[in-house]
Amino acid sequence: MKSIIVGTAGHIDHGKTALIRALTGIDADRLPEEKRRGITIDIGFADLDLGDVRVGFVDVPGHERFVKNMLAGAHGIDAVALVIAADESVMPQTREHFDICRLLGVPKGLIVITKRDLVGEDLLEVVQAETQELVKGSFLEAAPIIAVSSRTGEGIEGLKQTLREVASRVPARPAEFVTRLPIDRSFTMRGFGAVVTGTLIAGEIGDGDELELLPQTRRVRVRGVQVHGTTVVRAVAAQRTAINLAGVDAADIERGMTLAPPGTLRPTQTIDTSVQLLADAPRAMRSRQRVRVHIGATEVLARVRVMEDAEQIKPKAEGFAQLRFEAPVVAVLRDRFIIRSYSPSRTLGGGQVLDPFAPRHRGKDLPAIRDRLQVLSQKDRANQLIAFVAAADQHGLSRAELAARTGWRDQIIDTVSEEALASRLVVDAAGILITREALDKLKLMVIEEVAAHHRSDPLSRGLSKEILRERHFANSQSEVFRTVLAQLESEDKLLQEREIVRLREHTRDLSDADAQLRDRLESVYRDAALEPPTIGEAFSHAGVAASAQHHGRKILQLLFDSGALVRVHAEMFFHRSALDDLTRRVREHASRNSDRAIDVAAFKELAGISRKYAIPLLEYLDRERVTRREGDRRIVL
Ligand SMILES: Nc1nc2c(ncn2[C@@H]2O[C@H](COP(=O)(O)OP(=O)(O)OP(=O)(O)O)[C@@H](O)[C@H]2O)c(=O)[nH]1
Ligand SMILES: [Mg+2]
Repeated sequence: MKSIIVGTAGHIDHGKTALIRALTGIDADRLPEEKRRGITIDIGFADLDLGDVRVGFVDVPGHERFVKNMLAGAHGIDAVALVIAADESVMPQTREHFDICRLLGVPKGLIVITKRDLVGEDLLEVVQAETQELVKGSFLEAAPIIAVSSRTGEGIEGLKQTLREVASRVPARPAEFVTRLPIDRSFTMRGFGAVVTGTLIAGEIGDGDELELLPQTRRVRVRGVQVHGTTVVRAVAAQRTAINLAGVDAADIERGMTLAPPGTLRPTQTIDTSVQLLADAPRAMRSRQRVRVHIGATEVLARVRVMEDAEQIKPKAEGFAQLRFEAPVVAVLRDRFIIRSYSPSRTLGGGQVLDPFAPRHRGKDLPAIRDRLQVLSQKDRANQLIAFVAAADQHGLSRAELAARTGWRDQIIDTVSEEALASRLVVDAAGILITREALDKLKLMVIEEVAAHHRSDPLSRGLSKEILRERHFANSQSEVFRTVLAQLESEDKLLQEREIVRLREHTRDLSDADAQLRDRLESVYRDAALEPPTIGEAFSHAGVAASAQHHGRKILQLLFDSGALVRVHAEMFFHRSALDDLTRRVREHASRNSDRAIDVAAFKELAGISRKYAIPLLEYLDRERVTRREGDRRIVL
């Protein structure tokens, strides 16, 4: 059966709660104080089975002071029932609630003129005319207007029929978004533990599901799901949902927190938005202004930075603004929100989220940022994805990072990614999407860096990958780094050799003198065999002057690079031929013993060396897996 959520809206005392009771038999005012004062303070709930559709009602308070609570219920509704009392007609909160619904993008609605029993035909016509005037040009312009009396019951059956018609025109919630439940209540139920309620705005929640409580990113498990007071296996989008949670105390949960699948949505504190100011906002919205932002079921304070000329958005105008929240929130692309003034609280306007993870912008970047936000505010998803990837620049975006920005399910991200890749504006770097432009810049930079390294240090084999990564890829994900090197290599521009990269054409042109020095150093080590000299001794044997030690080390490095010399321990180097010979003798020795063992004494004798060399050499053989240490002897493998 189709489910829809209908929210009430309207001025205090206009009969919203009485209307819900006349329709459903349920009193949505549940707090003792509400019953005593005869007004609604916080949102209340009821439901109505209309045969082919189930309506979940969210009843909101009309009192000016409780607009904050009204907002916790008004997000995520499919249709509004704008309630106007026949004896009072349009009043301030009629307008404010109507504005809020407009700004939140509530798709459908109907208008109910209540207290029909209190007025005559003439007055009713006046109220109808004023109502039509109010909604002219809005989403409610063509909405049905029904006059009822909750006292006598007049019009209530007709209203049910109208609700059914409205429900049939409410589109099903798209299955494209990640599951999300903004929490509007939490309490402890004896014997059950923590229970939260909210309007499931997307996806499904089933018994046993693992979820994450945001913005804390705390894991919880679903221990039971109810919809309209009945236990169900799973709740689906557009249902009022109560969830019994394991792994958390109700006291740690507040209105405004969000439940989502683990690792999908992420908290943020700075977002770029487009904001529309109400025509009757008292003044323009300006940079540095402190405002209240209502998003999902939460209210959070924020500083505004207007990204338009003169840093202001005038009443009735629209513009881009960055919101810097004083606490983390959960928001994705196209989420709607309401902005109210800090004090006194009154509704200034509303807007939609464009970039949920925005950096602070420099003034000179604003024209480019506005262009990007313009793209995000339009509906083309491939272009939106490209805009997000462009904003991430050299960092690139993973699929998870895209989900946190858009709330799109994996399948949608895959389809949209393919479309974006086909545009050739973005490329896939081992699973990370990055713009071709950013990747090309990185590639060019790497070539320039490596070339510069070869110029400044012609004797070096190449540039260390680690240095390259630290200096130039600090802002890039590792996949991007790997892709840059791999692409340059496959384009024949770069060679990767273990821990270094070098240009393919780089050869170390040695002067004759250096080549001779290299050969002399090599002979010193070859001749020393298993009793190699210290560096100082090697240099003096090879005729390296004390003032040329630095140069000598570079030449020595060539011997390491070519594999002629091997570093066995700190500054103890052996010629490769001596080590190969030793390995052969050790193996021969082992083949003569049935247990394949050799102890230190036997090893010293075999190699004809002192302990000073024996221990480092044995450790080297262990590392090379020629031997394996076993107590104080070695087993030859
Ligand atoms: N005569 C008459 N009285 C009504 C009708 N509907 C509501 N009332 C009365 O109007 C008063 C206010 O009704 P509520 O339903 O509490 O109004 P509300 O819009 O929910 O008020 P808040 O939630 O505080 O904004 C109550 O005393 C109701 O009995 C109606 O159709 N006819
Ligand atoms: Mg009420």
